[in-house]
Amino acid sequence: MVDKRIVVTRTVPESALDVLREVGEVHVCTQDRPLTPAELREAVRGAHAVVAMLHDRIDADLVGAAGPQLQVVANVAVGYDNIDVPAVTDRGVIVTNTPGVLVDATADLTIGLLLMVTRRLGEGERLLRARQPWTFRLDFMLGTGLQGKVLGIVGLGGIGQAVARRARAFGMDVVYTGRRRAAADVESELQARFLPIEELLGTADVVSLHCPLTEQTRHLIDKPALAAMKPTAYLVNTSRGPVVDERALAEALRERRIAGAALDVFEREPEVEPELLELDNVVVVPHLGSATTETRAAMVELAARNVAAVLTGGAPLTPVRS
Ligand code: 8YV
Repeated sequence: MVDKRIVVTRTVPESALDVLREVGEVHVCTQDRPLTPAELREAVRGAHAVVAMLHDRIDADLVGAAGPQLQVVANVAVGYDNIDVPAVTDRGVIVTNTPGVLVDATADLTIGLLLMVTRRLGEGERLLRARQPWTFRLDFMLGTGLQGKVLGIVGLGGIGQAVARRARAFGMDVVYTGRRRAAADVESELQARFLPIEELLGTADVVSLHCPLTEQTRHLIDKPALAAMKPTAYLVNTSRGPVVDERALAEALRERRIAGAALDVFEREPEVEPELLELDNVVVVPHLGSATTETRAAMVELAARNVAAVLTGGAPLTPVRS
């Protein structure tokens, strides 16, 4: 069956392409950067399915450019803030995402970042790579221990819970906030206590962000929120960059109003606020949350299976509802 056109906006593993080739003719955009809006419009023309990803803006205009035959947009990500879901679904197009399969990879990275920033691992590595002299002293490059400290999770969904589980193994106490309370069994397994955000910010030794980017969460961590955090506290962000006001964060870090930050995501990706790069109490990595070979393959395969289900008249496996 090759009458359906499937557009994949960037290179993906072969295993996923095999799934797609069974249901249509696959066109992979092979550039190593996100398509510009004009290129994306051109690429999707005539598509029945689009496999999209981070930084591909999918809205009513793009659906119009694709044409009325478009049936499904499969986002290779759990987050879908790049998609205007109401506008797309109103036009009869199904949107899917990839929940579940990236939970462990993202939670592992969060803990890695947490350790990096609290134990000053990036700083230590930079020191050695710069061939700086050093010698063992009892007070040399002291970090902060995690045992008995309070982890404040913003968004106790799948990833937030996986981070909480790992943090409990490190001996941390967990508090959380979000739009609603977690189920009682989740709270009890993680011994996690719900707090309103203002209280969480003032209580946590580490604030870790795991909420989606929405109009409600954009700049959730702004100047007043940073001011509400303890001066000894750390911020970890593996959710979406715009949840944090990056300039306000840089200022708070420079003035040591919080102890440090570890960031996987940025407000204006791929740009990083230049001031953050000058500060020693910041760890930055380039959006690596789900970046393991296994996880990326699982994400793309799930997206491909969503496309295959819709194009063969079935129900999508992991639809996003507006
Ligand atoms: C993806 C992510 O790697 O799933 C998400 O929401 O942020 C990452 O896991 C990225 O979005 C690639 O599309």
